[in-house]
Amino acid sequence: MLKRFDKPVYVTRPYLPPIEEFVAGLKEIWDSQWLTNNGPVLQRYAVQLSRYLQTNNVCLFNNGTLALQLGLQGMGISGEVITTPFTFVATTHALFWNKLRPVFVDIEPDHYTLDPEKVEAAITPWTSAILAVHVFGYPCNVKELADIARRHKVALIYDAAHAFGVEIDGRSLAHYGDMNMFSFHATKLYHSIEGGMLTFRDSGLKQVFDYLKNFGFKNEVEVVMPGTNAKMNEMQALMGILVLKHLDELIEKGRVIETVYRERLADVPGIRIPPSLPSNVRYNYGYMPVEVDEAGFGMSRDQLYEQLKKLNIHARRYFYPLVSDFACYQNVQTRDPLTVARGVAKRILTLPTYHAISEETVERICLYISEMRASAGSRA
Ligand code: T4K
Repeated sequence: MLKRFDKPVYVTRPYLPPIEEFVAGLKEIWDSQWLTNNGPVLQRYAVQLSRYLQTNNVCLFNNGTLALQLGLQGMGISGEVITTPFTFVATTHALFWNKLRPVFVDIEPDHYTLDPEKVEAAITPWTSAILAVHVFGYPCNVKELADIARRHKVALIYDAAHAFGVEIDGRSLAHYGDMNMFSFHATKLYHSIEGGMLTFRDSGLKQVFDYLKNFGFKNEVEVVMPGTNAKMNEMQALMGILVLKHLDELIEKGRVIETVYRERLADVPGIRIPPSLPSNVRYNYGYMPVEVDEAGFGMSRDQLYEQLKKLNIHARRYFYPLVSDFACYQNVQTRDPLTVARGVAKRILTLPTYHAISEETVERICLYISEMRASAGSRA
């Protein structure tokens, strides 16, 4: 009989800085009586992010969804956009709100990012952009996608919601593509409670994004475009500043946890862990996806998910169902059968990983998974 965890073990938990640091920051906000609308803390935060990422082309938003939606609008993307069905639904919603047609193409089996060959095959005269996702923070094939985008003269946009802190050859993913969106939602390794950020190649876009997130106001009496309200407030910016100081520790902790999962699950039949990333990639360890192969494991992914839940372990099926299978996108025509994505969505399970999870807890989760495999196998 496997012993249920006394307290729920969630797929993630936000890192919270020492409360005294947040209170000290709040005092400053109280004194200034400035709560939002490009306040002093937000401005300081933007400077820190620019320094950290080594680019001035940074714009902050109240969440990642609106950042992406307004980013696409500001770039003037039109017509068809090639994208992945294996993502959080907000990626596709951002297209929908811009009246763009998503063209779903398949992903690669190792790290679940868009398959460049499929992307190129899907380009038509109506294609204006590729919207790729560094899903789970695993970098897309940035080289091949850049090459395709350049040859076909289409924009290359990354939903980097999961990828803050990820680098290739020592360079943040903020520098790839024409535009990148990062989410700073509480469930992300790095967060500002809620929040989003765009980084972009063309410095001229900064002004456009600033207008779009603030109703289109140029000054008190001029509105130059129909913008909306997508501003980050001072409390969010404060949290972002405080968590940024701890980013390296969070990444290191994630690395240790991933090592335990890799070692303990390596020999469990029917569990597949994505291969380690090449040595020139610095990963952020924000997610711990595995695939459950029903034939090899002796029970389906959904059965394992339910069994874990009974033990108070709240793994998640990110990203199932595929976005293209949700009722609101089911009628989007796609020529690609999405074979790989369909298989992965059926098998994927993201296991708990976060700064405060203990190695003992992770070892116990792995032990439970191996024991379930052993008893499922012996029943088979
Ligand atoms: N593009 C991609 C690829 C994305 O993944 C996302 C968001 C976006 C775009 C849009 O970015 P944002 O607009 O969100 O900035 C979560 C998040 O809400 C969402 O941000 C995230 N992706 C998505 C993958 O996951 P849920 O519905 O799974 O979250 P929820 O509330 O079930 O939380 C998961 C677990 O986290 C809970 O079981 C416990 C823990 N938790 C959560 C919160 C909110 C805490 O311990 N404390 C908390 O405050 O969507």
